[in-house]
Amino acid sequence: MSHENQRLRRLQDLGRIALELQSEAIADEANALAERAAEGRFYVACVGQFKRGKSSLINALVQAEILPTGTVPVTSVVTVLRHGPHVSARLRRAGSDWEEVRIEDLPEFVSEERNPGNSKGVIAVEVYSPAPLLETGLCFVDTPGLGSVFEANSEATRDFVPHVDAALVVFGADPPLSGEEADLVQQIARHVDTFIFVLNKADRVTERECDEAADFARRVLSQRLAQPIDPVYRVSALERTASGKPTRDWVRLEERLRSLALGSRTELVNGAVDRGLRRLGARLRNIIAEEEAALRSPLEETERRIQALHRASDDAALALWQLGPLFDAEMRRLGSTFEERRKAFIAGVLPEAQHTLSTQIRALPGRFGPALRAAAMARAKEVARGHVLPWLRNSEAEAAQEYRRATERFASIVNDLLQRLRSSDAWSQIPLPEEVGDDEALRGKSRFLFESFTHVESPAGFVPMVEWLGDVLLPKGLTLRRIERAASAYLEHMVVANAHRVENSIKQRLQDSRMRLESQIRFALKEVLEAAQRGLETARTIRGRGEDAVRAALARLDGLRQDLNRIA
Ligand SMILES: Nc1nc2c(ncn2[C@@H]2O[C@H](COP(=O)(O)OP(=O)(O)O)[C@@H](O)[C@H]2O)c(=O)[nH]1
Ligand SMILES: [Mg+2]
Repeated sequence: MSHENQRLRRLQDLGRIALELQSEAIADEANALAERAAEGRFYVACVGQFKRGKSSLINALVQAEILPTGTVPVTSVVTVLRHGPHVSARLRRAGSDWEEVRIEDLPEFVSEERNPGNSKGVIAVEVYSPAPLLETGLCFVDTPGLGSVFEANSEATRDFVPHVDAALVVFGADPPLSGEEADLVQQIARHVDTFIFVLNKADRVTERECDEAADFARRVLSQRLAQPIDPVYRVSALERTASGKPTRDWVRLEERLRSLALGSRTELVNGAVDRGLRRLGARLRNIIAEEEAALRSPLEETERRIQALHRASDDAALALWQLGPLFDAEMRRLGSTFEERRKAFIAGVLPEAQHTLSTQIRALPGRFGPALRAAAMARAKEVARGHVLPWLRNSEAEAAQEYRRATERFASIVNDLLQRLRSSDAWSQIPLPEEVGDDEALRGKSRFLFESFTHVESPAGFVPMVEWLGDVLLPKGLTLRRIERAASAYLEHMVVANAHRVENSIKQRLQDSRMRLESQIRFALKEVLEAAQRGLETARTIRGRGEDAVRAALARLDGLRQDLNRIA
């Protein structure tokens, strides 16, 4: 029997054991995995910050406008794009079966505007397309935003993580790769070995800026992953769709994806099956252990243990809830620290920057009307960049320090909680995180990277008709003043927007750490309680049938464990 067939057999056996243990959820997972392995499907998750063009890129790769773009996505819904005879879509809501939906109606379910806070309870969306690229077994996973899958707090998204086989990381040139994006890649590397890096929206910058951004990303990423990384593919999803022709690195990107399908498909699928066998096997072992314990020890003891578990669980829920206000206070404190810094920076730098800009605009040689306006706006951007970048770079160390301070306080509260939980008997066997703080992000080890300057859409690109007419028709002195005012406002806008970034990045990162931590604890809790409860119920029934029944049940459980040890 080939290795692949052996794997499939193991999955089927595992599914059978799960059914014998009355765990239909695990059996379903094993079957789904077996089906995927038999069809040779593998999942490439498209990850990156919002608005980097992830959905547009996937659409361009399958040459159809299938996935909604340009909307704020619902952060808890991932969309899988897989091969099918024709374009269609289906979705599943919590507690119900798959239902067909029209492609046009997808935004109703996956965009935050139309489905705020996922009030429609969507847990999975699948879209089918006949695109040749997908015939290879490749499936795309369109994720909503930065780390939404890998740091997700919603169970449905979290459950998806073990299924991901490779990551297509999408970032941009303006701004270039950020510290948060580098963190995300580092985080994903715990689950995934295969990365493809794409710099999208290459059309928005000059070739030189694009190369610089790609080199910079490679440097940062290879440092973070502690290994050399593949080339970065510089593409434009927009160009690909608009022109109908591949431009820049597009052909190479497609080749890479195809070679992934040809060269690594088996390996990726096998890896997914092995991960699944380990993961599901461990869960089944827990169930067996709980059932055995419930059969061996007096029922009252098990009941007491479950009560203690419930108390511990309430305790944990309460403690997590109490973390809320502490956390909010921390956020407020951070907010005011950085607000002061920001105000001081703006007050210090803006008058000087505006003066520099005025001087430069007045010195612009021989330009008039709209050309002058465009040149003035370009200068405003340069002046803002020149003043903001050094400040942003200085902010990196400070941001890291503030973040570390906040997370240390936060971690010490959580560690107290963990210690308290572990000291209660009920929790002694629960796989709680050892101690928070060994987490890269929480330890504050991860760096902030503000090397880039956030570009704010320049009003020079699109000048309202009246303004344009004014620039053309008004006397030169008047035009100059109007243009100076506009350029100065633009400069201020960029300085302020960039100054806000520091504070927002830190807050965002704290929020992520908190959610990750909470979901870890909640997940551990839920699994253990469920297994204990089920063990107790089974034990009750079997004990009612007498000693012999108990002995037979123990022997059966032992047999199942041995079967399990053979396959997973
Ligand atoms: N100029 C340019 N715009 C793009 C490109 N790709 C996507 N966009 C635009 O960027 C916005 C966000 O794209 P979307 O695919 O929704 O980003 P996502 O949030 O990462 O999935 C949309 O308005 C797209 O039209 C590109 O290559 N060039
Ligand atoms: Mg999207």
